[in-house]
Amino acid sequence: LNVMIQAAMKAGRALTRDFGEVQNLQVSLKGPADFVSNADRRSEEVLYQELSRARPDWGFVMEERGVVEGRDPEHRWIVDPLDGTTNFLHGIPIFAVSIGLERAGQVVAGVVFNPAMDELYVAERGGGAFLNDRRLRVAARRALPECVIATGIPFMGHGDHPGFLYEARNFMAETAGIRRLGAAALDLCYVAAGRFDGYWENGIKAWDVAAGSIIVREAGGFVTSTDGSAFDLFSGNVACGNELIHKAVLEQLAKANAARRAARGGSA
Ligand code: LIP
Repeated sequence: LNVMIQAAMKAGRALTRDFGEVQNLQVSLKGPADFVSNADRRSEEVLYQELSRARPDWGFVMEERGVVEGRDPEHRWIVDPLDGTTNFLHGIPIFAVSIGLERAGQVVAGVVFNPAMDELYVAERGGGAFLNDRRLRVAARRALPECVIATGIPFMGHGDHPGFLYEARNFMAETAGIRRLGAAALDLCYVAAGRFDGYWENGIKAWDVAAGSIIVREAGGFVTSTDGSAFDLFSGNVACGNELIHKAVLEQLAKANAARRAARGGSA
C-alpha cells in the first residue's frame, strides 16, 4: 500500500501541475470524443517508473500502455493514470489517479487519489477502506426513493445509448436523483464514503474500476456485474451499493432490460 500511495501522490502532483496549465496541453483523440493528453501520458510514466522500480517483476494493465507482461505471473498493477480525462480537460476538478493491485486474479488493494480535492482513498483486503485516514462505511439507506444513484452516461460514438435511456428512465422515476461525476474510480469511492447510495455503469474498463471495487467492498458494500453475476474486472460493467440498495439497483436494471425487450416485441 505504501508503494501505491507514494506513486499515486507523485502522479497526482504531476497532474496538478498540468491542471494549472490545461490550456497548453496537447490533446489528441483515441476515438470519437475519447481524449488523451500529455497529462495522461506524464502521469502514466510516473506510475510506471515508481511501481516498476518498487516491484520490478510485476506486470501492468494500463490505460495508455495496455498490457505489460511481468515475470511474476501472480501480480499485476491495474492503472488509470487519469480517470476523468474529459473533466480534467474542461477544468473540472473531478479526476483521479487509480491503482489496483491484482494477485492471482483477485484485486487485493486499491488506491484512488483526487489531487484537486486532496482526497486519498485506500483499501487493502481485510483491512477496511479509508479516506485520508478516516474509516469509510457505505451509506445505510434502505430504499431507493431516498437514494442518490450515480452512473456514467454513454457519449458520442460510445456505448448503448437506447439501453441507457431505458435504465435512466427507471432510476429517474424511483430515486431521489441520478448523478454523473465523469470519473468511474471516484463514483465507486463516493459509494464507499456514503456520498452516493449506489452506482452502475456499462462500457467501463478494468482500470476505471479495479481500485474502486475493493474500496467499496472494504467499506461494506456489494459489487457485482449489472446482471448480478460475480464482478469481473474485464466484463465492462459494474453495479454496487449497500446490500439492499445493490439489490434494488439490480432489480431496476433487470426491469429496464425487460421493458426494452418488450418494446422490441420480445427479441433480445
Ligand atoms: C472515463 C470514466 C467516466 C466514464 C467514461 C470513461 P477516462 O474514464 O471514468 O466516468 O463514464 O466511460 O471511461 O477515460 O477518463 O479514464
